[in-house]
Amino acid sequence: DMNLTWWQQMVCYQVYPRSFKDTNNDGIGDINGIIEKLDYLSWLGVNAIWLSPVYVSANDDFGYDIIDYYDINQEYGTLDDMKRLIEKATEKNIKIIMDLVMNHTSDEHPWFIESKDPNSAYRDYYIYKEGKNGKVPNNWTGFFGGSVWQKTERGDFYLHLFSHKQPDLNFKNPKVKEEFKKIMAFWLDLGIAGFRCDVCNVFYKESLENGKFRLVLKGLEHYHQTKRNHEILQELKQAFNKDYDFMMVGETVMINPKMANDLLSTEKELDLVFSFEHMETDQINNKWFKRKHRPERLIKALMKWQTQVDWNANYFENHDQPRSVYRFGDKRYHYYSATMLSTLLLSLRGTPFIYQGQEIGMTNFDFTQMDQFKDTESKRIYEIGRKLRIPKKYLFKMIKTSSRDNARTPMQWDTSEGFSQAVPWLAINPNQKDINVKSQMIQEKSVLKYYKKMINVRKENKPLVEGTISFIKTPKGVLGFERTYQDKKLLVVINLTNKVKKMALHRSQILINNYETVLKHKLMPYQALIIGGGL
Ligand code: TEU
Ligand code: CA
Repeated sequence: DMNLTWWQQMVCYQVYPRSFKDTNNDGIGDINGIIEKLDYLSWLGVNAIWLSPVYVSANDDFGYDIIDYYDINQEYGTLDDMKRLIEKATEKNIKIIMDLVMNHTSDEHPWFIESKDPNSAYRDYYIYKEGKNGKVPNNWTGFFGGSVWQKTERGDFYLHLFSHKQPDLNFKNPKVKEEFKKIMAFWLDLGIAGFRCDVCNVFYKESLENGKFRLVLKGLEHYHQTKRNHEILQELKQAFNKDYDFMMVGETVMINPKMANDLLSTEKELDLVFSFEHMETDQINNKWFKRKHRPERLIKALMKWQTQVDWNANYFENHDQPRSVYRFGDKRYHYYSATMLSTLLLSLRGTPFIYQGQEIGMTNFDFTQMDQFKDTESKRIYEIGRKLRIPKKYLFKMIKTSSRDNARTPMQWDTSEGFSQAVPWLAINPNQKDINVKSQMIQEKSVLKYYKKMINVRKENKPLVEGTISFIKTPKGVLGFERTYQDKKLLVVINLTNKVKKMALHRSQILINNYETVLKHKLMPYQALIIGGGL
């Protein structure tokens, strides 16, 4: 049998610190708020936290634009608070995984400020290029839309795959890689257990020549998963592999199972990768151009990755994605949609990642105007859309549907000021009066209670963690698979549709089900079942 690593056995919870819990009433989440909620996370049953960036940041991209990798954004607290979080979490057997942002820094980082002088030793920390008679050096488009080239006062350009306040680092300069070895050593010495590597397969730009082909808003250019990109990741991982039992989970862009397996092939590069394919089944060629969610498309993508990649990082939400409950479920079936997704996430093969608020079925925010958005990506896309003459009404609807701010509204701890007694940095969802931790703790049946139970079912049943997976024949929109470990076999059957589905079902031991009744030959809308014992 597989002797699993700790990160294969963990149930990981992603905290977006700005929106988790505010303890000094400035309307902004902080590290002391996370410390305060460790008992809650312990009670829920998670044993690792992926912490989105808490470093000193210019807050253009709320932490993903870093000014100092060795210190904490004073809005979130101090380095001592961070050390205390690590200590308290460790006491509760909760590991801390930090966000490692290698592709770029903030344009307010000292390195970048120095690099503006062409003779500076930091000039080659970034990617500068002369334009062609004042025009941008190549046709690349960025992830936030528009050109990746920002003109400087000197008339040349620097590269930024994301916002212009996030200049890309130049990994052709070995000093940059050495800087990240120091950063990793610093945090590993403080006792963190791993890194979530931001956009980890695009940070090495082999050539700056024109792209092969370009999708709107996201060029599939030469910088995807270059050979040197692999080598650098391997070098960083191997630098610490012998001295630390740590893990690296890579956030990957524009990837397929083969590229994922390339990143996972040497055990000294990445341990896990987040893929996007299943999160792109309800869009056309990028997130802003949506198409209707079809359960069978989501099922197809999940089955593809489950059969072609041995150990996935499974997720349906994070700080970049709209909330999943109505995206992959149905507003008329809130409880069943949320608990169906819970069963799916926690019974697939691989490591499950739960995003803050997903465990209580938090929903998108009902934005009504552009000035409510704080996300740089949403603002940039609006600007670009207006330049392209996209009608305001249509443009607003695109952004309202897909804005990352949908996932960043404050955590709903109770009916009123659970997150903060001050006005939150981003408006809290008024439906917190119905959807919140406190009331779901008290209710006999709630999404939160279901998550806690399902996390425990996973822990108590080796097939769900260590078991192999094989898919069975099911009606359209129903996902069915067996998880087998030694002589134990569990059957998981999940109706991802809002229709009743006919399917012969054994009534043998039901381990968990998100409906009160199990119908012999029928699956109710969003009914999810785990059937144990003899099948
Ligand atoms: O996201 C990288 C990335 O691929 C996202 O830009 C994604 O494509 C988009 O948000 C959804 O379409 C990482 C971080 O998760 C994100 O929060 C940062 O803004 C980005 O990198 C830059 O650091
Ligand atoms: Ca605060």
